[in-house]
Amino acid sequence: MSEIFKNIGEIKYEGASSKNPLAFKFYDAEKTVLGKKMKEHLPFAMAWWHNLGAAGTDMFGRDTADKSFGKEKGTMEHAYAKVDAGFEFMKKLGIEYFCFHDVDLVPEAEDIKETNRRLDEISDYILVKMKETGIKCLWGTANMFSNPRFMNGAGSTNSAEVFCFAAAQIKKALDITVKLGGKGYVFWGGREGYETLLNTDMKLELDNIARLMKMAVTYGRSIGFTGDFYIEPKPKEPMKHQYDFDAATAIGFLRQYGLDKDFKMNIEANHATLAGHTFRHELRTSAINGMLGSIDANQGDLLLGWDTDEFPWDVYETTMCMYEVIKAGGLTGGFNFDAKTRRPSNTYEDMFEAFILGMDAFALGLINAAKIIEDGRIDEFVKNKYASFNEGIGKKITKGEASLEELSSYAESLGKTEIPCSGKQERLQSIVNSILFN
Ligand code: XUL
Ligand code: CO
Repeated sequence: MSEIFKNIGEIKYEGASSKNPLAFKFYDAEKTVLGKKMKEHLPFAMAWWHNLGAAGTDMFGRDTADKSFGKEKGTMEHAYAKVDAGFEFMKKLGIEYFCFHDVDLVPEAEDIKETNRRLDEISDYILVKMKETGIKCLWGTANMFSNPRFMNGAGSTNSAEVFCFAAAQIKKALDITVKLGGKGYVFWGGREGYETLLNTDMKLELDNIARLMKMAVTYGRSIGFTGDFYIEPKPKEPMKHQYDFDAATAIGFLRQYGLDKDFKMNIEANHATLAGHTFRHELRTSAINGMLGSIDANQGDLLLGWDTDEFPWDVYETTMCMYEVIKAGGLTGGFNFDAKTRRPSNTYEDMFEAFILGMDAFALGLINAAKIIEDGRIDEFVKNKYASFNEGIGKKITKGEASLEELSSYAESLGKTEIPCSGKQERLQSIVNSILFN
């Protein structure tokens, strides 16, 4: 196998003052932050589909980048070349994990049996590369949104036959995930939604999605999958309304159908903002429900109403993300760059520079979050803000020992109350800036 990214060597940490575009400025894998190495805080993953597949085609134009890696696209030779390119790329960047959809790995055949045979073949080769490099699989998933048969959904389809094809794809994707030692298995409900209720039986669709997930859990556990299943919430695109709208909706769904013990959330930054939430809101919602599993690390453009899947750049966002992750005790999964270079960034160098940007942005986020936590003023403020619940009537309320009548008498005995303390938002924002930029 010959080198693919010929003029690009191993990417090294050179520090903030480095002007070398092919070096890390902030990501220093071995550096210790809050008692752990950066690479342990930040298990980064490469998304097979964007990095090795997406070549710039959009609704208005064709590919701008060459991701043939010297082979004809749509062939098994190309699938092998993608494996070679992917492992060389990850090795040079120090990325320790990858994520995949079934059909990212091999060209889909007309007959599912042939697709599955190809998956067996390529996963044998991937295993060899994993052993050679020490690179691991973060999660796998089945693409149940591209094939036209899924136009009305997969678990939510109107066709029992299509439902069986979805089941078949999940079964095989689970087999391959387990074979590659994947830590997680993702459900992103790309077509699990609707355009109009005029043609939709919402109850049946939701029940059926849950049935499919239950079968996946039963099968996964039966073949030795001990990792987490994830739902990756997204409110819209490609469907107008998607059932996994946001973390709260997905968590409610999992609890309703008794799936909450096997599933966690895979939170994507761009999906959060599409749902009208901050990334941080989605992380906190997952964490307080014990369901923060993994992250799809990217960012959107707030001026655009769709999923732009940009590499993370906004350091306020990565800082607040890392604050949430540290407070939650870390992830069971990792940080998957579900991100693509902009269409005109079409060279091999751009692929590397995009990952350097994203990894540096998260390293900065980690460093900043650690500083905010060590400074302590933000945590202290929040603690004090709710201090009235630590004693007297407040303590009774939080212990569940108070009745409505008792609280009513208490309020009457007070006559009138002071308004609560100031929220001090501007002071807190100023504190964050002074910590970040001192
Ligand atoms: C789509 C998306 C997917 C999932 C995996 O918006 O994020 O790539 O991450 O199916
Ligand atoms: Co994603």
